[in-house]
Amino acid sequence: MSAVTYEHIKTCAQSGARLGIVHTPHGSFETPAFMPVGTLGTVKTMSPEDLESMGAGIILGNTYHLWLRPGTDIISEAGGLHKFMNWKHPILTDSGGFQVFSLSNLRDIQEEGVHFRNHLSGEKLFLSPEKAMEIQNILGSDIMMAFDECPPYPATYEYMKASVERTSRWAERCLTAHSRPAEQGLFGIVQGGEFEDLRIQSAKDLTSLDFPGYAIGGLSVGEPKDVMNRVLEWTTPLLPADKPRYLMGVGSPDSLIDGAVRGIDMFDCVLPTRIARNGTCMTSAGRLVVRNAAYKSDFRPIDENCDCYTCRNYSRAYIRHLVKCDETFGFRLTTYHNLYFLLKLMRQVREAIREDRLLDFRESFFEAYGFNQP
Ligand code: PRF
Ligand code: ZN
Repeated sequence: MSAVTYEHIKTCAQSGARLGIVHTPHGSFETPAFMPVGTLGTVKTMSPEDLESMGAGIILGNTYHLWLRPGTDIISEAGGLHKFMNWKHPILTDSGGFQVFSLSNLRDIQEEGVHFRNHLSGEKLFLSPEKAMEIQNILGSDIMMAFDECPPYPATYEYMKASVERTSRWAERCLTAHSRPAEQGLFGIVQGGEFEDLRIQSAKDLTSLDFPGYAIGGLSVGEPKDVMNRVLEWTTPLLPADKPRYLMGVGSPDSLIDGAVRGIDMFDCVLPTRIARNGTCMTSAGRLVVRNAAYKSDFRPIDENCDCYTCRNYSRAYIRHLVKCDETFGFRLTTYHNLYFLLKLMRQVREAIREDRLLDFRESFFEAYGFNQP
């Protein structure tokens, strides 16, 4: 029995959206799910109790960052990442590949792995499929990710083809190197950019390897929205229906809904937490930049339709004041609200799937949020 399994509840009669439950060694979470990002062993400014209270079922950690600081020896000594950070529920760790590509400008990709420099100290480092599995086995995440290459957008067809083929060979090495398959589920990552035949090839290569779940990588890297939707329409039908599907690095409300419509079960993104620390809030009427002078003496909550801790207790004027003074509490309040907003959106999406009305929900949400209908 695999460490991670997918229980399908139902498919929406209006769309391809799936309602399900992912089971892991640290408990289960309902899908479609949004996973808050805790890169360094903390979702910035939030305690585990905050995350539980807003209904987060699973969070992310990053192999690359935790390997550099505090290092695997310390986390091993703590008894794994769950114990180290006091999070009792599921954790997914990204493999480090994407972070090396986005954080380190000096890198050299070889068949064996990637040579690069530590973005903090400049020290020379090497990450490979085997090393990424070793680190994630020590972290003890419930869901580990294969070591892949996420090429920049746009990349040439020739580059993308060579990259997809290498990512498939790396995926096979990841499966071989993974030492705890009964305790941790390893997901494969489909790449291939905006090229249909390469997405098909990548999906075929990876599904032949029988991972307990599959991710779609290489999206939300600067391509237009319709390109992402098209890639999802080519790719999700090729993934096994009895395993979870994860769209990596996507977290804008419109893309969460459009991904769910196309059969995606899991999403993660730094967007809600990152924009919160810069004074931007997601609301049912669109983005609200609480830093703006317009909110100086506005004593209404961030979102009048929100029942989160922040909106029940604090005003736009107060939060604007805190954020403008760089007060930590202000960032806590905006972060809590933004994460609550996306987790509640996913609860609404699940409810709409249950009642076969996800496209109706999409239409009303998009209209209120101010997105143009495609
Ligand atoms: N690969 C990995 N992590 C990722 C991505 C990817 O392609 C993306 C793409 N947006 C985000 N995070 N390993
Ligand atoms: Zn709120």
